[in-house]
Amino acid sequence: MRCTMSHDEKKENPVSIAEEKKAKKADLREMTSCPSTLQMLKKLEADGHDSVFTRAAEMKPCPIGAESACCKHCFMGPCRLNAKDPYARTGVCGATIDTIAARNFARNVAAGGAAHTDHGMVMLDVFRDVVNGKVAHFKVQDEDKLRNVAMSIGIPTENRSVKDIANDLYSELERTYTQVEGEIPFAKRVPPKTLELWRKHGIVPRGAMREIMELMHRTHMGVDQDYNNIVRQCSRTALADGWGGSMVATEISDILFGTPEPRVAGVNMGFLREDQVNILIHGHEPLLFEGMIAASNDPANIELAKAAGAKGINLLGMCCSGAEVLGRHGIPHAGNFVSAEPIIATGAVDAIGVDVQCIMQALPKMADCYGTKFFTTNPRAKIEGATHFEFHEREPLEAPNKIIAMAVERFRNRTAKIVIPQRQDWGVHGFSHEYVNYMLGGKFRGSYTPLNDNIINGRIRGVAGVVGCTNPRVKQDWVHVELVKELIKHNVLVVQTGCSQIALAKAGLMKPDAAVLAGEGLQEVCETVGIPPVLSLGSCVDNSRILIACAEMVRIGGLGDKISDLPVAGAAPEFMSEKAICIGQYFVASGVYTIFGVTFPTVEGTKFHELLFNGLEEQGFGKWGFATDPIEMAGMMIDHIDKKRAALGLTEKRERKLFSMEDRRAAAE
Ligand code: NFS
Ligand code: SF4
Repeated sequence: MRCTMSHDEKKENPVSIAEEKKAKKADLREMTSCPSTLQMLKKLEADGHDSVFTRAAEMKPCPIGAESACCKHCFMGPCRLNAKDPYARTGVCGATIDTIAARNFARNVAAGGAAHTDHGMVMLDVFRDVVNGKVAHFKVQDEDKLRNVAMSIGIPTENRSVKDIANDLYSELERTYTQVEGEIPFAKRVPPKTLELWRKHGIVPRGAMREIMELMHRTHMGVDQDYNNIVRQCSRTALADGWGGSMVATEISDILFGTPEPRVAGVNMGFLREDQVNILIHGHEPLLFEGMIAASNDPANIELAKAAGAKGINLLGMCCSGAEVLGRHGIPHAGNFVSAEPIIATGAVDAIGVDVQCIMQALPKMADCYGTKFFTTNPRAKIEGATHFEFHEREPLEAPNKIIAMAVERFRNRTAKIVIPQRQDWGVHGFSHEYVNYMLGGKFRGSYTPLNDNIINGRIRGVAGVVGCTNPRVKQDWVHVELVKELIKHNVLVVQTGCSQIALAKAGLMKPDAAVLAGEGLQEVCETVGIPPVLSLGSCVDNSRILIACAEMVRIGGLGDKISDLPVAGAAPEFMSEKAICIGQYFVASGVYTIFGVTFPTVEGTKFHELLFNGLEEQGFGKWGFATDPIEMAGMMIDHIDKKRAALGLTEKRERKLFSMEDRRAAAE
């Protein structure tokens, strides 16, 4: 298309291609604090390939878009406002900066929530088919969890068969998506006072389909033009994710594939094996990975690999697919989101299978450069140029068998030079909220009482959830690691999910001996219980485990009667996805102070920004925060935790006997 921009507009336009091309290439060492990724970035550079890092350095983000001061919701526009003087003009239709930014934010929430809830719904579909005997390969593996989840939403379990309970659970949980009125089933797990606040504001979710549809409707041109009202529906939709779709995804995955328990598992590229057929699974839903695990244990496939001269088949995870099986099965994890291209650059990956979400379109091309076979498997996510082997849960070995055959073929004909960074980082992974119960309270009287007690007596100052993506706009892993170190130093117990937990695992903080980096009180607790100061909880949908943990802390008592009373805070310091925005909003709506880094899609000083960063807290919810510096971010979280402690009257360190091993054993008897 011909450029019709005036000279003045060109000057004003921040993303002129000429300017981009002139953008200085950043130093590779400034792009990542992960040594393996750095080694591979150097290799990529030497091999003449770009990556998400170099593309980010070359393409400056549009500052108007970064502050969400533009709208393309109709074709009278696109309209862009002046972010420096945001009230100076409106869109063609008269939309203000507050309406425009709130609608953009709402669209992020809708897309992010849709991703998680669709994932959850797929898990529920499989659960139904398993219960009805239509999927023979998978079965209910954790009957205790099935009963507990059923009981938590009022389904009778006593003297009932697994099949009957499971059928009732299915019909009940289907409402998480489809019900047109009333409250989603897991609203029953929300602390009563928090639920009361949601009811007062009319934000208890109905089915996710309804909430997402309504949010999309309201953000269409000419519908909801009151940022307060838009944010209310953002909360309702986001809650349908956190306490709905994501929670269903977590609970059903645990029921079908087993609830994670702490186990020693490895993270980093050093788990690629030159002498084995290496297969990387990347994406989100655990189904493909479970199928791959079964197929790679099939003696016929192992034989196939051996016949090609390999010692065996080596499966590795990436991103959240990897996080699902790291704690659940101890499968090694190769790296987080921005490491995908560097991992391919090792030349050691024979095949990559992907399903949905966070799969960069650059990957198949990069795979091609290094002779790696690349396969999409989900009908929702095909990539131009990639081979598609569709995964069907009724025949869950079919696509995995094909992937293995192609991977073996590539192993046999390997031509790429193989360079594997030799780092292997071992740590403890798989802390489900059930296990937190058990580890602190003993098997038969499992409870959060000891955690609450240790918070009350001040040994643990509070709890922080540090979660989310890595983003090439900042130095990979650095903010996550420095933030978490600062938090534990100040006796804040850290729980983690997603790509963030992989950053900390690579930094060695998921080992129990990392407790030496913690403040005295937290160190004492970690040493007594035998846990690291940073707990790895799973994938991004497993942020729902953090919600349940918060609800449990409220239920046990002594820390207020709402989630917003708890001395807790959350952060996604290197976020990049719309899912992260939705997660942030459901934590805020649940009552948690949640800080994001990198950038935040608002113009400071606008009414919409003020509502997210202060107004919501005044209404009794949590609130948003923003910081890019990890120490500043930690300071904001700690100040908030201290504010909550003060409100609970916990200003002084109160002594209370810490549970010793003997006490715990006695409690378990
Ligand atoms: Ni979460 Fe998982 Fe990683 Fe971010 Fe992407 S993999 S759902 S979105 S990048 S943490
Ligand atoms: Fe512009 Fe209004 Fe259309 Fe948005 S909805 S593009 S602000 S005219």
